[in-house]
Amino acid sequence: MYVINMWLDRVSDPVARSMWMIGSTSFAMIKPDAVQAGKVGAILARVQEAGFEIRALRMVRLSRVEAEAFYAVHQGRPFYAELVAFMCSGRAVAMVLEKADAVAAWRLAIGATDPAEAAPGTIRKLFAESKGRNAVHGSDSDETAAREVAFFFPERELALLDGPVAG
Ligand code: IDP
Ligand code: MG
Repeated sequence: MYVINMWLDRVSDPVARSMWMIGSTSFAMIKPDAVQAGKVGAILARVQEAGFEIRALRMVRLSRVEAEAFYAVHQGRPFYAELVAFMCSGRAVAMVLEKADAVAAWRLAIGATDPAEAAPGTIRKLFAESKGRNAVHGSDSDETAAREVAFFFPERELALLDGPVAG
């Protein structure tokens, strides 16, 4: 019992938990095109079939300012305005996924940015409409994953999801 309590304390401690997640965590999003097309269930089924554990999940509607901040790294690129408009055009599903080597594994599962270049069987090949409206997002590094998880999920909420039952 003492050991179990120590473990629960550890995973519900925000700092310990965020360190514990590095390397095995990716942020993922089902983008507005796929939500609008009614593909949330089919995409979540593939997430789980591919062996990812869904640690956290939330339906979100990004404001323009949030979409600009989330994709700030692409500011100045020719597709930035279109990307921001698209990402706040409707609801999206934000997720924290867990698996060994999660960032690489999730990018493998979603396929190339442009569905025309995505490998057969990948989520973008199956569900994306175009390079811009490409169904899903995936983090590109462990550092980005940590930033993107924090953008959508407060540490306290992540801890509560896995911690002991609240009184
Ligand atoms: P990624 O999502 O595969 O990591 P990034 O290059 O990081 O691709 O681009 C972020 C998002 O911006 C893409 O998923 C896509 O929605 C959009 N995007 C990227 N390149 C283009 C483009 O050439 N035209 C339109 N949209 C684009
Ligand atoms: Mg990217």
